[in-house]
Amino acid sequence: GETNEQPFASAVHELETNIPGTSKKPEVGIIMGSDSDLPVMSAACNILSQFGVPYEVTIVSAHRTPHRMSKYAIEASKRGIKAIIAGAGGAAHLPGMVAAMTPLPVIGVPVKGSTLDGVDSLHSIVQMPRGIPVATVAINNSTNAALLAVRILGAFTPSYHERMQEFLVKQEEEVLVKAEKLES
Ligand code: RP5
Repeated sequence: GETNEQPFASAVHELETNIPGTSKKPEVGIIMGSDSDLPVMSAACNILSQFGVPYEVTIVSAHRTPHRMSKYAIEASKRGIKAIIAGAGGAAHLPGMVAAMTPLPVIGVPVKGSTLDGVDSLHSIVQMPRGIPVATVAINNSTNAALLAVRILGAFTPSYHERMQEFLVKQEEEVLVKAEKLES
């Protein structure tokens, strides 16, 4: 409703004004079932920003806004979106339903709810029927969803491929430094 959308809108505005990746034509669409998913999903925004991948972020609910969901899924590819990250909790039908209506790769983020610890979301997203794949990441791990999106785009965008390679090298170095410190 109106009251829920306001904090989301300002949070998104803050993200959009602080993140350089969002000013260009978006290549990744980040959608989520509710504004309550934003604290989890913002990590995906940060990763895409870090990699310089232009993205868009909005609320699309499979249950509360089914018509908006169909429109989003049907039009995403025509708008230049190359991959969709969809976060949802509970009866998390958003990633699967979007995947049913677009040939684009869809990455699902199971968002942990308050009652069933996110296992409900995980099972809802991962247990897709044959024919409609959703790449499912760990519960609340929108970081990995974004990293996977970068890898998908990297298969045909050399600069993203190179940045992913650098990310892996840097990540390994950081762990080695910690290991050295611990050993000394
Ligand atoms: C899902 O239900 C959303 O993705 C969210 O994770 C969960 C709870 O939503 P609200 O409590 O914000 O309505 O649709």
